[in-house]
Amino acid sequence: MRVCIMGLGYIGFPTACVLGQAGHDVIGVDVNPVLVDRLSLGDIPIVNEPGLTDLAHSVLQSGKLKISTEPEVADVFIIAVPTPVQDDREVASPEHSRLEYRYRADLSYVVAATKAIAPFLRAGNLLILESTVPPHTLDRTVLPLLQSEGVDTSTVLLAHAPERVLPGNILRELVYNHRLVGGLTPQASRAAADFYRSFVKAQVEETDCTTAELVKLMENTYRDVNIALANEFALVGEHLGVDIWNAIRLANLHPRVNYLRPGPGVGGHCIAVDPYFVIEAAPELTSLIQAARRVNRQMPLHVLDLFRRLAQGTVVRKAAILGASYKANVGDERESPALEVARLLESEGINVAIHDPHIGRYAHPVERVLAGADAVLLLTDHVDYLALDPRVVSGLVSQRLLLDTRGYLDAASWTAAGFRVATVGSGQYNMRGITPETLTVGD
Ligand code: SAJ
Repeated sequence: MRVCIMGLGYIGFPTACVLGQAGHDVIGVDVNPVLVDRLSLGDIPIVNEPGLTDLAHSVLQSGKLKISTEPEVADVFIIAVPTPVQDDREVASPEHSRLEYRYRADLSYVVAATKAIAPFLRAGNLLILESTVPPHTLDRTVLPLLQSEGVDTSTVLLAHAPERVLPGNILRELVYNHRLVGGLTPQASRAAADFYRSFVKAQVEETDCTTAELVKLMENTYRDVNIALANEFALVGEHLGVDIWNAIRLANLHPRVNYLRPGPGVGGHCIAVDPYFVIEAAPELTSLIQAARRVNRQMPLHVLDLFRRLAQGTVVRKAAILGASYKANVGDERESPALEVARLLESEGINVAIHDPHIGRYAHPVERVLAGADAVLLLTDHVDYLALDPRVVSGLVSQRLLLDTRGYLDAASWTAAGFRVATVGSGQYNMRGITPETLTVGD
Protein backbone atom coordinates (compact mmCIF):
# COMPACT_ATOMS: atom_id res chain seq x y z
CA MET A 1 0.00 0.00 0.00
CA ARG A 2 0.96 3.62 -0.33
CA VAL A 3 1.09 5.10 3.17
CA CYS A 4 1.43 8.77 4.11
CA ILE A 5 2.50 9.44 7.73
CA MET A 6 1.99 12.90 9.23
CA GLY A 7 4.55 13.64 11.97
CA LEU A 8 8.09 12.21 12.04
CA GLY A 9 8.77 12.27 15.77
CA TYR A 10 9.36 9.46 18.26
CA ILE A 11 6.38 7.47 16.96
CA GLY A 12 5.88 8.57 13.35
CA PHE A 13 9.44 8.10 12.13
CA PRO A 14 10.04 4.58 13.53
CA THR A 15 6.56 3.59 12.29
CA ALA A 16 7.43 4.88 8.81
CA CYS A 17 10.62 2.78 8.85
CA VAL A 18 8.82 -0.38 9.99
CA LEU A 19 6.11 0.08 7.32
CA GLY A 20 8.79 0.54 4.64
CA GLN A 21 10.50 -2.62 5.86
CA ALA A 22 7.17 -4.48 5.65
CA GLY A 23 6.97 -3.59 1.94
CA HIS A 24 4.70 -0.54 1.92
CA ASP A 25 5.61 2.59 -0.04
CA VAL A 26 5.85 5.24 2.62
CA ILE A 27 5.94 9.00 2.46
CA GLY A 28 6.88 10.55 5.80
CA VAL A 29 5.73 14.14 6.27
CA ASP A 30 6.75 16.73 8.83
CA VAL A 31 6.12 20.47 9.01
CA ASN A 32 9.68 21.07 10.26
CA PRO A 33 11.87 21.60 7.14
CA VAL A 34 15.10 21.25 9.16
CA LEU A 35 14.01 17.81 10.41
CA VAL A 36 12.91 16.80 6.91
CA ASP A 37 16.35 17.77 5.52
CA ARG A 38 18.17 15.88 8.26
CA LEU A 39 16.09 12.72 7.88
CA SER A 40 16.38 12.78 4.08
CA LEU A 41 20.16 12.76 4.49
CA GLY A 42 19.96 9.81 6.87
CA ASP A 43 20.82 11.94 9.92
CA ILE A 44 18.49 10.39 12.52
CA PRO A 45 17.98 12.56 15.64
CA ILE A 46 16.19 9.85 17.65
CA VAL A 47 18.85 8.19 19.80
CA ASN A 48 18.87 5.15 22.09
CA GLU A 49 16.47 3.16 19.90
CA PRO A 50 18.33 -0.04 19.05
CA GLY A 51 18.38 -0.76 15.30
CA LEU A 52 16.57 2.41 14.24
CA THR A 53 19.42 4.17 12.43
CA ASP A 54 20.34 1.06 10.43
CA LEU A 55 16.72 0.37 9.49
CA ALA A 56 16.21 4.03 8.51
CA HIS A 57 19.26 3.96 6.24
CA SER A 58 18.08 0.78 4.58
CA VAL A 59 14.50 1.97 3.84
CA LEU A 60 15.70 5.41 2.72
CA GLN A 61 18.24 3.85 0.35
CA SER A 62 15.79 1.34 -1.07
CA GLY A 63 13.31 4.16 -1.78
CA LYS A 64 10.62 2.48 0.37
CA LEU A 65 10.60 5.63 2.57
CA LYS A 66 10.56 9.16 1.20
CA ILE A 67 10.59 12.25 3.40
CA SER A 68 8.76 15.47 2.59
CA THR A 69 7.12 18.58 4.02
CA GLU A 70 3.99 17.97 1.93
CA PRO A 71 1.51 15.07 1.95
CA GLU A 72 0.73 13.13 -1.22
CA VAL A 73 -2.09 10.95 -2.50
CA ALA A 74 -2.02 7.56 -0.71
CA ASP A 75 -4.15 4.56 0.28
CA VAL A 76 -3.59 4.99 4.02
CA PHE A 77 -2.97 8.19 6.00
CA ILE A 78 -1.58 8.02 9.55
CA ILE A 79 -1.53 10.98 11.93
CA ALA A 80 1.21 10.67 14.57
CA VAL A 81 1.66 14.21 15.88
CA PRO A 82 2.06 15.41 19.48
CA THR A 83 -0.91 16.22 21.72
CA PRO A 84 0.55 18.27 24.56
CA VAL A 85 -1.42 19.64 27.51
CA GLN A 86 -2.07 23.31 27.94
CA ASP A 87 -2.94 25.01 31.20
CA ASP A 88 -6.31 26.65 30.67
CA ARG A 89 -6.36 28.29 34.09
CA GLU A 90 -7.41 31.63 32.59
CA VAL A 91 -10.41 30.40 30.66
CA ALA A 92 -11.52 27.64 33.03
CA SER A 93 -15.25 27.41 33.52
CA PRO A 94 -16.53 28.05 37.07
CA GLU A 95 -16.93 24.36 37.85
CA HIS A 96 -13.45 23.57 36.53
CA SER A 97 -11.90 26.39 38.50
CA ARG A 98 -12.95 24.53 41.68
CA LEU A 99 -10.64 21.73 40.66
CA GLU A 100 -6.94 21.77 41.11
CA TYR A 101 -6.24 20.79 37.55
CA ARG A 102 -7.34 22.77 34.56
CA TYR A 103 -5.16 21.17 31.93
CA ARG A 104 -6.63 20.32 28.59
CA ALA A 105 -5.43 18.61 25.45
CA ASP A 106 -3.91 20.86 22.84
CA LEU A 107 -5.28 19.35 19.62
CA SER A 108 -3.84 22.02 17.34
CA TYR A 109 -1.31 19.63 15.71
CA VAL A 110 -4.01 17.01 15.10
CA VAL A 111 -6.24 19.70 13.57
CA ALA A 112 -3.41 21.03 11.36
CA ALA A 113 -2.46 17.52 10.14
CA THR A 114 -6.10 16.67 9.39
CA LYS A 115 -6.51 19.87 7.37
CA ALA A 116 -3.27 19.19 5.51
CA ILE A 117 -4.37 15.76 4.31
CA ALA A 118 -8.02 16.64 3.57
CA PRO A 119 -7.32 17.70 -0.06
CA PHE A 120 -5.59 14.35 -0.72
CA LEU A 121 -8.31 12.05 0.63
CA ARG A 122 -10.06 9.89 -1.97
CA ALA A 123 -12.95 7.40 -1.74
CA GLY A 124 -11.84 4.19 -0.04
CA ASN A 125 -8.88 5.77 1.79
CA LEU A 126 -8.14 4.80 5.37
CA LEU A 127 -7.31 7.61 7.83
CA ILE A 128 -5.79 6.43 11.12
CA LEU A 129 -5.24 8.69 14.12
CA GLU A 130 -2.40 7.29 16.27
CA SER A 131 -1.83 10.34 18.50
CA THR A 132 -3.12 9.99 22.06
CA VAL A 133 -6.29 12.05 22.35
CA PRO A 134 -9.23 12.67 24.72
CA PRO A 135 -12.26 10.43 24.24
CA HIS A 136 -14.52 11.49 21.35
CA THR A 137 -11.78 13.28 19.40
CA LEU A 138 -12.22 11.12 16.30
CA ASP A 139 -15.99 11.42 16.06
CA ARG A 140 -16.48 14.94 17.46
CA THR A 141 -13.38 16.80 16.24
CA VAL A 142 -11.73 14.99 13.32
CA LEU A 143 -14.94 13.89 11.55
CA PRO A 144 -16.65 17.33 11.50
CA LEU A 145 -13.34 18.97 10.60
CA LEU A 146 -12.97 16.76 7.53
CA GLN A 147 -16.57 17.53 6.57
CA SER A 148 -15.97 21.24 6.89
CA GLU A 149 -12.91 20.82 4.64
CA GLY A 150 -15.19 19.38 1.94
CA VAL A 151 -14.32 15.68 2.37
CA ASP A 152 -17.13 13.19 1.66
CA THR A 153 -16.64 11.25 4.90
CA SER A 154 -19.17 8.59 3.92
CA THR A 155 -16.53 7.21 1.52
CA VAL A 156 -13.50 7.44 3.84
CA LEU A 157 -12.65 4.95 6.62
CA LEU A 158 -11.68 6.62 9.92
CA ALA A 159 -10.05 4.82 12.87
CA HIS A 160 -8.07 5.45 16.04
CA ALA A 161 -5.13 3.10 16.65
CA PRO A 162 -3.27 4.31 19.74
CA GLU A 163 0.47 3.76 19.78
CA ARG A 164 1.67 1.75 22.78
CA VAL A 165 5.44 1.55 22.36
CA LEU A 166 7.93 2.09 25.16
CA PRO A 167 10.67 4.65 24.38
CA GLY A 168 13.98 2.78 24.30
CA ASN A 169 12.36 -0.32 22.78
CA ILE A 170 10.24 1.20 20.04
CA LEU A 171 11.18 -0.93 17.01
CA ARG A 172 10.52 -4.19 18.80
CA GLU A 173 7.28 -3.04 20.43
CA LEU A 174 5.87 -1.64 17.15
CA VAL A 175 5.89 -5.18 15.80
CA TYR A 176 5.38 -7.39 18.87
CA ASN A 177 2.91 -5.41 21.05
CA HIS A 178 -0.78 -6.25 20.83
CA ARG A 179 -2.53 -3.54 18.89
CA LEU A 180 -5.94 -1.97 19.38
CA VAL A 181 -7.88 -0.35 16.55
CA GLY A 182 -11.18 1.47 16.93
CA GLY A 183 -13.08 2.47 13.82
CA LEU A 184 -15.79 5.04 13.44
CA THR A 185 -17.68 2.18 11.77
CA PRO A 186 -17.14 -1.62 11.93
CA GLN A 187 -15.88 -1.46 8.30
CA ALA A 188 -13.27 1.09 9.31
CA SER A 189 -12.19 -1.11 12.27
CA ARG A 190 -11.80 -4.08 9.94
CA ALA A 191 -9.82 -2.13 7.32
CA ALA A 192 -7.50 -0.63 9.94
CA ALA A 193 -7.01 -4.03 11.63
CA ASP A 194 -6.10 -5.63 8.29
CA PHE A 195 -3.59 -2.85 7.67
CA TYR A 196 -1.87 -3.38 11.08
CA ARG A 197 -1.83 -7.15 10.50
CA SER A 198 0.50 -6.44 7.55
CA PHE A 199 3.36 -5.72 10.00
CA VAL A 200 2.25 -6.53 13.58
CA LYS A 201 3.18 -9.99 14.86
CA ALA A 202 0.75 -9.98 17.79
CA GLN A 203 -2.97 -9.71 18.42
CA VAL A 204 -4.83 -6.87 16.65
CA GLU A 205 -8.08 -6.18 18.52
CA GLU A 206 -11.01 -4.36 16.94
CA THR A 207 -13.30 -2.04 18.87
CA ASP A 208 -15.05 1.32 18.40
CA CYS A 209 -13.10 4.57 18.27
CA THR A 210 -14.13 6.04 21.63
CA THR A 211 -13.32 2.79 23.45
CA ALA A 212 -9.89 2.76 21.78
CA GLU A 213 -9.29 6.38 22.83
CA LEU A 214 -10.26 5.62 26.43
CA VAL A 215 -8.30 2.34 26.65
CA LYS A 216 -5.07 4.12 25.72
CA LEU A 217 -5.66 6.68 28.49
CA MET A 218 -6.54 3.91 30.95
CA GLU A 219 -3.22 2.17 30.29
CA ASN A 220 -1.10 5.21 31.06
CA THR A 221 -3.33 6.32 33.94
CA TYR A 222 -2.95 2.88 35.51
CA ARG A 223 0.80 3.40 35.55
CA ASP A 224 0.55 6.95 36.89
CA VAL A 225 -1.72 5.88 39.76
CA ASN A 226 0.50 2.88 40.57
CA ILE A 227 3.63 5.08 40.68
CA ALA A 228 1.74 7.64 42.81
CA LEU A 229 0.91 4.88 45.28
CA ALA A 230 4.58 3.85 45.40
CA ASN A 231 5.58 7.50 45.90
CA GLU A 232 3.02 7.96 48.65
CA PHE A 233 4.35 4.88 50.43
CA ALA A 234 7.87 6.30 50.01
CA LEU A 235 6.75 9.29 52.08
CA VAL A 236 5.09 6.98 54.61
CA GLY A 237 8.28 4.91 54.77
CA GLU A 238 10.37 8.00 55.43
CA HIS A 239 7.93 9.08 58.14
CA LEU A 240 7.94 5.69 59.87
CA GLY A 241 11.63 4.94 59.39
CA VAL A 242 10.86 1.97 57.10
CA ASP A 243 12.96 1.25 54.00
CA ILE A 244 10.19 1.32 51.37
CA TRP A 245 12.38 -0.36 48.71
CA ASN A 246 12.64 -3.44 50.83
CA ALA A 247 8.97 -3.17 51.82
CA ILE A 248 7.90 -2.99 48.13
CA ARG A 249 10.11 -5.95 47.27
CA LEU A 250 8.45 -7.94 50.05
CA ALA A 251 4.92 -6.83 49.11
CA ASN A 252 5.55 -7.73 45.46
CA LEU A 253 6.29 -11.31 46.49
CA HIS A 254 2.51 -11.61 46.88
CA PRO A 255 1.27 -13.14 43.61
CA ARG A 256 -1.38 -10.45 43.05
CA VAL A 257 0.56 -7.32 44.08
CA ASN A 258 2.84 -5.35 41.75
CA TYR A 259 4.01 -1.96 42.99
CA LEU A 260 6.04 0.18 40.58
CA ARG A 261 9.03 2.17 41.85
CA PRO A 262 9.09 5.46 43.75
CA GLY A 263 11.26 8.23 42.37
CA PRO A 264 11.64 11.99 41.88
CA GLY A 265 8.32 12.20 40.00
CA VAL A 266 6.82 11.10 36.71
CA GLY A 267 8.01 12.60 33.44
CA GLY A 268 7.89 12.00 29.73
CA HIS A 269 5.31 12.90 27.22
CA CYS A 270 2.79 10.18 28.04
CA ILE A 271 2.27 9.18 31.65
CA ALA A 272 2.65 12.72 32.99
CA VAL A 273 0.19 14.03 30.38
CA ASP A 274 -2.48 11.49 29.43
CA PRO A 275 -4.34 11.33 32.78
CA TYR A 276 -5.28 14.98 32.23
CA PHE A 277 -7.24 13.93 29.13
CA VAL A 278 -9.40 11.70 31.33
CA ILE A 279 -9.76 14.44 33.96
CA GLU A 280 -10.80 16.83 31.19
CA ALA A 281 -13.44 14.40 29.95
CA ALA A 282 -14.94 13.79 33.42
CA PRO A 283 -13.65 16.35 35.96
CA GLU A 284 -16.14 15.51 38.71
CA LEU A 285 -15.62 11.74 38.44
CA THR A 286 -11.84 11.46 38.60
CA SER A 287 -10.78 12.29 42.16
CA LEU A 288 -8.38 9.32 42.37
CA ILE A 289 -6.70 10.18 39.06
CA GLN A 290 -6.38 13.81 40.14
CA ALA A 291 -4.89 12.81 43.49
CA ALA A 292 -2.31 10.62 41.73
CA ARG A 293 -1.27 13.50 39.49
CA ARG A 294 -0.95 15.73 42.58
CA VAL A 295 1.24 13.19 44.41
CA ASN A 296 3.54 12.68 41.42
CA ARG A 297 3.80 16.37 40.63
CA GLN A 298 4.82 17.12 44.20
CA MET A 299 7.71 14.65 44.23
CA PRO A 300 10.36 17.17 43.02
CA LEU A 301 9.41 19.40 45.97
CA HIS A 302 9.73 16.42 48.26
CA VAL A 303 13.19 15.73 46.82
CA LEU A 304 14.19 19.30 47.67
CA ASP A 305 12.82 18.85 51.16
CA LEU A 306 14.74 15.62 51.66
CA PHE A 307 17.85 17.27 50.27
CA ARG A 308 17.57 20.06 52.86
CA ARG A 309 17.40 17.44 55.62
CA LEU A 310 20.40 15.58 54.23
CA ALA A 311 22.41 18.80 53.94
CA GLN A 312 21.46 20.04 57.40
CA GLY A 313 24.39 21.77 59.06
CA THR A 314 26.41 22.11 55.86
CA VAL A 315 26.64 24.82 53.23
CA VAL A 316 25.88 23.65 49.68
CA ARG A 317 27.11 25.96 46.93
CA LYS A 318 27.41 23.49 44.08
CA ALA A 319 25.26 20.42 43.46
CA ALA A 320 26.15 17.79 40.85
CA ILE A 321 23.08 16.27 39.19
CA LEU A 322 23.38 12.83 37.64
CA GLY A 323 20.74 12.32 34.96
CA ALA A 324 18.52 14.87 33.23
CA SER A 325 16.27 12.71 31.06
CA TYR A 326 12.82 11.68 32.26
CA LYS A 327 13.78 8.03 32.66
CA ALA A 328 16.69 5.60 32.48
CA ASN A 329 18.85 5.13 29.38
CA VAL A 330 16.98 7.49 27.04
CA GLY A 331 17.90 11.01 25.92
CA ASP A 332 14.42 12.54 26.22
CA GLU A 333 14.03 15.42 28.66
CA ARG A 334 10.33 16.20 28.12
CA GLU A 335 8.56 16.84 31.45
CA SER A 336 11.64 15.50 33.20
CA PRO A 337 11.39 15.62 37.01
CA ALA A 338 15.19 15.79 37.10
CA LEU A 339 15.15 19.19 35.45
CA GLU A 340 12.40 20.32 37.80
CA VAL A 341 14.59 19.39 40.78
CA ALA A 342 17.49 21.27 39.15
CA ARG A 343 15.30 24.39 38.85
CA LEU A 344 14.23 24.10 42.49
CA LEU A 345 17.86 23.83 43.66
CA GLU A 346 18.80 26.86 41.57
CA SER A 347 15.95 28.82 43.12
CA GLU A 348 17.59 28.06 46.50
CA GLY A 349 20.75 29.81 45.25
CA ILE A 350 22.66 26.58 44.57
CA ASN A 351 24.89 26.25 41.51
CA VAL A 352 23.78 23.21 39.59
CA ALA A 353 26.05 21.17 37.30
CA ILE A 354 24.15 18.60 35.24
CA HIS A 355 25.46 15.38 33.70
CA ASP A 356 23.61 13.11 31.31
CA PRO A 357 25.36 10.71 28.95
CA HIS A 358 22.37 10.70 26.56
CA ILE A 359 21.80 14.43 26.15
CA GLY A 360 24.41 16.26 24.08
CA ARG A 361 24.66 19.46 26.10
CA TYR A 362 25.04 17.55 29.39
CA ALA A 363 27.30 14.79 28.09
CA HIS A 364 30.55 16.20 29.49
CA PRO A 365 32.94 13.94 31.37
CA VAL A 366 31.20 13.05 34.63
CA GLU A 367 34.38 13.85 36.59
CA ARG A 368 34.11 17.49 35.50
CA VAL A 369 30.54 17.72 36.80
CA LEU A 370 31.45 16.09 40.12
CA ALA A 371 34.60 18.15 40.70
CA GLY A 372 34.20 20.48 43.67
CA ALA A 373 30.52 19.59 44.24
CA ASP A 374 29.16 19.89 47.76
CA ALA A 375 26.44 17.35 47.06
CA VAL A 376 25.57 14.71 44.46
CA LEU A 377 21.97 13.96 43.43
CA LEU A 378 21.14 10.86 41.38
CA LEU A 379 17.96 11.81 39.51
CA THR A 380 17.87 9.38 36.57
CA ASP A 381 18.89 5.75 36.90
CA HIS A 382 21.09 5.52 33.79
CA VAL A 383 23.03 2.27 33.88
CA ASP A 384 26.30 4.22 33.39
CA TYR A 385 26.05 5.50 36.97
CA LEU A 386 26.45 2.01 38.42
CA ALA A 387 30.05 2.18 37.18
CA LEU A 388 30.85 5.17 39.39
CA ASP A 389 33.34 4.21 42.09
CA PRO A 390 32.34 6.03 45.29
CA ARG A 391 35.99 6.08 46.45
CA VAL A 392 36.99 7.91 43.28
CA VAL A 393 34.02 10.28 43.54
CA SER A 394 34.91 11.05 47.15
CA GLY A 395 38.26 12.37 45.92
CA LEU A 396 36.55 14.71 43.43
CA VAL A 397 33.83 16.33 45.53
CA SER A 398 34.18 19.01 48.22
CA GLN A 399 31.64 17.43 50.58
CA ARG A 400 30.40 13.90 50.64
CA LEU A 401 26.60 14.15 50.44
CA LEU A 402 24.59 11.82 48.19
CA LEU A 403 20.85 11.92 47.54
CA ASP A 404 19.65 8.91 45.54
CA THR A 405 16.09 9.59 44.34
CA ARG A 406 15.75 6.26 42.50
CA GLY A 407 17.00 3.78 45.10
CA TYR A 408 19.57 2.83 42.50
CA LEU A 409 23.07 3.13 43.91
CA ASP A 410 24.57 0.82 46.52
CA ALA A 411 24.12 2.96 49.63
CA ALA A 412 26.48 0.73 51.68
CA SER A 413 29.50 1.28 49.42
CA TRP A 414 28.87 5.04 49.20
CA THR A 415 28.54 5.18 52.99
CA ALA A 416 31.75 3.17 53.31
CA ALA A 417 33.45 5.78 51.10
CA GLY A 418 32.49 8.45 53.63
CA PHE A 419 29.25 9.75 52.06
CA ARG A 420 26.25 10.81 54.07
CA VAL A 421 23.55 9.09 51.97
CA ALA A 422 19.82 9.74 51.74
CA THR A 423 17.48 7.72 49.54
CA VAL A 424 13.89 8.67 48.67
CA GLY A 425 11.71 6.31 50.68
CA SER A 426 14.40 5.04 53.00
CA GLY A 427 13.50 6.81 56.22
CA GLN A 428 16.90 7.78 57.60
CA TYR A 429 16.28 11.54 57.25
CA ASN A 430 12.72 11.98 58.45
CA MET A 431 11.45 15.31 59.67
CA ARG A 432 11.51 14.53 63.37
CA GLY A 433 13.19 17.35 65.28
CA ILE A 434 14.14 19.27 62.17
CA THR A 435 12.44 22.53 61.20
CA PRO A 436 13.10 24.51 58.04
CA GLU A 437 14.75 27.27 60.12
CA THR A 438 17.54 24.92 61.24
CA LEU A 439 18.53 24.22 57.64
CA THR A 440 21.32 26.10 55.90
CA VAL A 441 21.46 25.35 52.23
CA GLY A 442 23.13 27.74 49.78
CA ASP A 443 25.03 30.82 50.84
N1 SAJ B 1 8.57 5.76 36.57
C1 SAJ B 1 8.66 5.69 37.95
N2 SAJ B 1 8.57 4.45 38.54
C2 SAJ B 1 8.37 3.33 37.81
C3 SAJ B 1 8.25 3.41 36.41
C4 SAJ B 1 8.35 4.65 35.80
O1 SAJ B 1 8.85 6.69 38.64
O2 SAJ B 1 8.32 2.26 38.43
C5 SAJ B 1 8.68 7.06 35.91
C6 SAJ B 1 9.81 7.12 34.91
O3 SAJ B 1 11.03 7.40 35.52
C7 SAJ B 1 9.32 8.21 33.99
C8 SAJ B 1 7.79 8.04 33.99
O4 SAJ B 1 7.50 7.27 35.13
O5 SAJ B 1 9.64 9.50 34.51
C9 SAJ B 1 7.23 7.35 32.76
O6 SAJ B 1 8.07 6.27 32.33
P1 SAJ B 1 7.48 4.87 31.80
O7 SAJ B 1 8.63 4.01 31.46
O8 SAJ B 1 6.51 4.34 32.77
O9 SAJ B 1 6.61 5.24 30.53
P2 SAJ B 1 6.85 6.06 29.15
O10 SAJ B 1 6.20 7.41 29.32
O11 SAJ B 1 8.25 6.03 28.70
O12 SAJ B 1 5.95 5.17 28.13
C10 SAJ B 1 4.57 4.91 28.45
C11 SAJ B 1 4.28 3.42 28.22
N3 SAJ B 1 2.97 3.10 28.79
C12 SAJ B 1 2.82 2.06 29.62
O13 SAJ B 1 3.71 1.36 29.98
C13 SAJ B 1 1.40 1.81 30.09
C14 SAJ B 1 4.32 3.12 26.74
O14 SAJ B 1 3.95 1.77 26.49
C15 SAJ B 1 3.39 4.04 25.97
O15 SAJ B 1 3.41 3.81 24.57
C16 SAJ B 1 3.87 5.45 26.21
O16 SAJ B 1 3.76 5.72 27.62
C17 SAJ B 1 3.01 6.41 25.40
O17 SAJ B 1 3.48 6.89 24.36
O18 SAJ B 1 1.85 6.64 25.76
